[in-house]
Amino acid sequence: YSMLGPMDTLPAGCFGQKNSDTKSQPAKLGSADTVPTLAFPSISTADFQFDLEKASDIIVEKAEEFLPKLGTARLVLVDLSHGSKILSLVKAKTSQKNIDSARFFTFVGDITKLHSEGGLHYNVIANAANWRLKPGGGGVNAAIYKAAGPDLEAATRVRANTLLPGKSVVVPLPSTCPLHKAEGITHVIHVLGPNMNPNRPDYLNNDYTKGCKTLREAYTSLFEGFLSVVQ
Ligand code: AR6
Repeated sequence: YSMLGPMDTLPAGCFGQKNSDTKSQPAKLGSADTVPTLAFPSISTADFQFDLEKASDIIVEKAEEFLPKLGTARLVLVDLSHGSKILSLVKAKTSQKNIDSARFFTFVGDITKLHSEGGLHYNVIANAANWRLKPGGGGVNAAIYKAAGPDLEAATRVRANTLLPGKSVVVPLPSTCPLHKAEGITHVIHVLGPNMNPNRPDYLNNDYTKGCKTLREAYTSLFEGFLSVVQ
């Protein structure tokens, strides 16, 4: 896959005045290198089989709710491919709203390599975890534990052994951790989303009333966790 920066992944027109109009330039162009940034995957929409339309509504709703509380900090929804349906849906729905596209945007890449391979500054990542907070299992969980090495499991154990659906736990990474050293990631926030996959624990059997409630709680908990890191 190839990497594209935020400008390339936003709806056309968001950064239309890049070189032409100095009056409309953002005040601090360099601040993107230091501003607290959470990169997060779409919780529950792959292995946990949650409906993409419903998930995209909830992501946009929760980002809109939390951006005003986050100062200058940024929220970045990440997925692996340019064909990502969830990124397209969120981009389209965000463009319909009055949301600052420099503070909430989508980005294509491996969440464990966004700085080294994508040139994105970020310092916190979310993990779509399992209830045991264990490595492996595929998806973004396997990728994050693999890239972080054993440090992540040890640091996680200090904080929690299990997670309930809709909850999250903030885990500081030691400076020795490869993700910290190579990417500048200081915290991983594990999030357990609602599960619509009959072969996984806590299967909701297509109950989207419960599922949407739990996914909202999951993003609330994630963004509150990020807020606690930023403050
Ligand atoms: N970088 C960025 N995004 C990714 C990456 C990556 N390396 N890998 C996957 N995604 P999933 P879930 C995207 O299945 O549905 C695990 O086994 C992916 O395309 O990881 O919440 C856990 O142990 C999708 O958009 O999480 C749990 O048991 C998003 O990340 C279970 O899966 C989430 O996909 C959780 O399932």
